[in-house]
Amino acid sequence: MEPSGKLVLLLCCLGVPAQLCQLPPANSDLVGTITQQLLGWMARRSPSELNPSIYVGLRLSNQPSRDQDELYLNSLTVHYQESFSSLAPAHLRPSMGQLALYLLAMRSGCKDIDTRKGSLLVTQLKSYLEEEKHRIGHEHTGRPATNYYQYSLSILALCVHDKKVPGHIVEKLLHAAQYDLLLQGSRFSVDTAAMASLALSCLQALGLNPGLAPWISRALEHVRNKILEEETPEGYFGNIYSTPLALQALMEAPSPESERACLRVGDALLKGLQEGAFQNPLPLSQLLPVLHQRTYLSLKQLDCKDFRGLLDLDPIIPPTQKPKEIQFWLKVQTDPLHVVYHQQYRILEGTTLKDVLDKAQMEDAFMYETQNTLSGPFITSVMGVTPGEWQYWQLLRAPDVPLLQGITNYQPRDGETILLSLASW
Ligand code: B12
Repeated sequence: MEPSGKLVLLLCCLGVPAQLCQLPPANSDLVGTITQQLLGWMARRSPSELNPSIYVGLRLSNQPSRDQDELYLNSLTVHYQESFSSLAPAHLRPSMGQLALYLLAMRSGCKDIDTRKGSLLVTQLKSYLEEEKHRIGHEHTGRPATNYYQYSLSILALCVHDKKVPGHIVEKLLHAAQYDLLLQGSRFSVDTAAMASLALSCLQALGLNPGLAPWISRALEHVRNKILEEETPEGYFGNIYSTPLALQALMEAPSPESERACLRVGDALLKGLQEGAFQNPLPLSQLLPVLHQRTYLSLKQLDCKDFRGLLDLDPIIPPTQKPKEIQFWLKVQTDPLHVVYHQQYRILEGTTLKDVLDKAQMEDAFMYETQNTLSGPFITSVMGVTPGEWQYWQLLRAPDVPLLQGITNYQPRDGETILLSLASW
């Protein structure tokens, strides 16, 4: 047996949880910079920009300062409690996953949810889960109206608050995990699997579903192996943006096999971070806890007195270079035989896809609409075409490479064609 294997065995026998998924240490300036980036996002407080995920990510690194914290948590609380009051229109209510994130934010801010208003929100989340369970159906032939990512996130939120999750709800997730239904389209979704794994690890630790314990262990092992199989040649689990959650999952469900993979992937992740790959606050908020060797489950033992606030850091001023002009093509197709828009654009390098789409909408025949989400604007219709059930407007680099960023973050490159294509998921 290798020495590391012996150590693990020894720690296990002593009842000490062995750290089998550790990352290479991150440069503290880098961590400071992304913390500042997230704090900047937290300063935006209009209801459409409130984002419980940012708050959770920051609290898991003992940020923000107590004053900023009170203000933000109050804004979140007002928004979520008003949205679920009997006077608010049902169609404007946050989704199941957003409510779950809000409950995680309450835990991050050490707020009691066993109040009358808090209990109503817990009941609401449970009833969302019940509805989703019915959609999946007795024979598991259906699927949730949201997705298994949000189903898992909701179980996780209840569990982190020590709320028992009914066995029949957990069983649906166990089935999906064991029979590889944690998909996005026909592909395995590392983000979804990681969220499912975190939820199951939490249930395992809480021990409130003893009848399901052997199933939970088996599903956890299965999902962990699937995540490990998704390691790419570049050194990510799935892609760079699913890697933070995958690492959180592996930290909570460790195995000797994950030890080296975590170090390899951690290296690649830090390199990507240094190169500026993380522009969107959502993946950044899932990454920050990992850099502090924490996960969403760490919320269970969060130190409620520790609000350090940010150390003074010198702002990083990126070098300025005069951007050059580039050209690219924007193409829209409802299927490969029906191209409904095709136009060349000359833009300055570094312009975001959203800026180009806005310009095209103002000056040309292009039309599109978006819906605001925690990840930013999600395209909901293009050229007047709204996707049907289980369809969406997919962003591709022609002919068939899916973009890893949405329209606010992606910057078209010289000579490429960006394709908006109606796709199923
Ligand atoms: C499920 C999912 C989808 C589903 C969403 C439909 C649905 N009803 O569930 C589908 C398959 C349609 C989808 C599409 C896309 N997705 Co997606 N998606 C996810 C996933 C796994 C969970 C989202 C979720 O439910 N969040 C929880 C709830 C509480 O938050 P929410 O804000 O209310 O959720 C909504 C948004 O997340 C939105 N959404 C989903 N994906 C994306 C991507 C972008 C850029 C935006 C702005 C919104 C958005 O759909 C959710 C449901 O309404 C996340 C994983 C993650 N780590 O977040 C990836 C994720 C957010 N998606 C991602 C990407 C890249 C995309 C696409 C751009 C892919 C593409 N090349 O076309 C498109 C978006 C195109 C568009 N029309 O604007 C990336 C974003 C990375 C980044 N840099 O920020 C993630 C992190 C996955 C990854 N690891 O690559 N996605």
